[in-house]
Amino acid sequence: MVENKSPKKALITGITGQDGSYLAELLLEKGYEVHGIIRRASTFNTARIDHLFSDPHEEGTKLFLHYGDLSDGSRLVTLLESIRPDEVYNLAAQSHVRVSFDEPEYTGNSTGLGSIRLLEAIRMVGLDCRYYQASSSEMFGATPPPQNEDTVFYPRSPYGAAKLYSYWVTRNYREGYGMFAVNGILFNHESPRRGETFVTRKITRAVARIKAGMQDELFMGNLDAVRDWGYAPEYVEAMWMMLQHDTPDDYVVSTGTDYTVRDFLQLSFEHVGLDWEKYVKFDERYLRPTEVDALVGDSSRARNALGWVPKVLTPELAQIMVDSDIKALEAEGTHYIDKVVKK
Ligand code: NAP
Ligand code: G4F
Repeated sequence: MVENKSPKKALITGITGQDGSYLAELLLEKGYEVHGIIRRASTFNTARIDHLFSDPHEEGTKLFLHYGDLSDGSRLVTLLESIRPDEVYNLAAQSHVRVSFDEPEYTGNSTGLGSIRLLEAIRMVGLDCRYYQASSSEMFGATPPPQNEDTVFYPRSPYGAAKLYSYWVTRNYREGYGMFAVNGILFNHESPRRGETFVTRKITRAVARIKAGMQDELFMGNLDAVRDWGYAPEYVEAMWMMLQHDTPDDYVVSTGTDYTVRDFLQLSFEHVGLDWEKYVKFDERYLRPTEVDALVGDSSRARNALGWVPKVLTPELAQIMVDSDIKALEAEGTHYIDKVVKK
């Protein structure tokens, strides 16, 4: 007899973000029914997932979006009750470290308390689901590299402190209530869908614009910071792998390589034959009250237990992002000619 198994259901918070969009793609490819929580905004905020939509009235639709917010606990309860997902990926957060110094209370509310609202909603509904928490290498803060799952945490920003709270409540719900709840401690990961104010994307967008003659200066902060930059589509695969493992655990996900912001500038400008030093200027507004000097991860546990191995490393990543930003500018130009000039 052929077994008629219904597809697994996943709920993603932060589905409109960089990682949420790649994770939704991955899960849809794997046959999941995917539900995403989006925030009501006065402008559309679904650009990263628009290509995944089909008409919601059509049969066979696999992607469903629901209004909600991590600050609204009762809404999380009603959503979980109606969707009853098998897997919950908590990716929503105020995710910008510099901004967390400007909006510390809001960051604590969404990036920290948001997680316990979701965990508590799962517990209240009595759902037997697997839970992924988007933890961050930013929690290691001032502790020098290499950092792994046993490294002492020393957050250096309201964002890092809020993520550390979420990390611990995830472990607490695992140990206290026997939930299958895991922390993915992900190091910086980037892509053409990276938010425009994070350092890599800020650089690659500027390179495309400078090459096109649309910009001639780029203002930056601390160029000495060391980061371990990986490729976002590979990192969301690690999230999924963590929830398929037999037992719940916490995992560092990183490439183990170290590059400075200055290196990333050089790699990106060189890719289009430009000398970065001619364009980059310093602006103290991009400095942080406390900086995280160096993050370089040791992801041996993820390699050994999950078989996860990073493929795209920083030099290739910079090229992928610059090429994509150049293409996007060219497409914008064509769009402009079509809409305005040819009218
Ligand atoms: P991102 O692009 O900034 O996306 C954040 C997502 O969270 C967006 O969908 C955003 O919605 C949503 N969001 C923000 N506040 C919310 C709230 N109060 N309620 C509901 N949704 C809310 O971040 P990302 O790079 O994809 O990262 C995903 C997660 O991993 C974040 O938690 C981040 O802190 C964490 N993380 C990221 C990295 C990295 O290098 N990318 C590394 C470690 C950990 P809108 O689109 O409406 O703003
Ligand atoms: O790209 P960034 O803003 O990323 P940051 O602070 O490392 O945080 C990212 O990675 C974390 C994982 O460790 C995530 F949890 C977090 O959500 C986020 O995705 O800055 C990287 C470095 C910093 O040292 C910063 O001081 O670049 C330095 N930097 C120098 N000039 C700059 C700039 N950063 C930004 N955003 N803009 C600048 O002009």
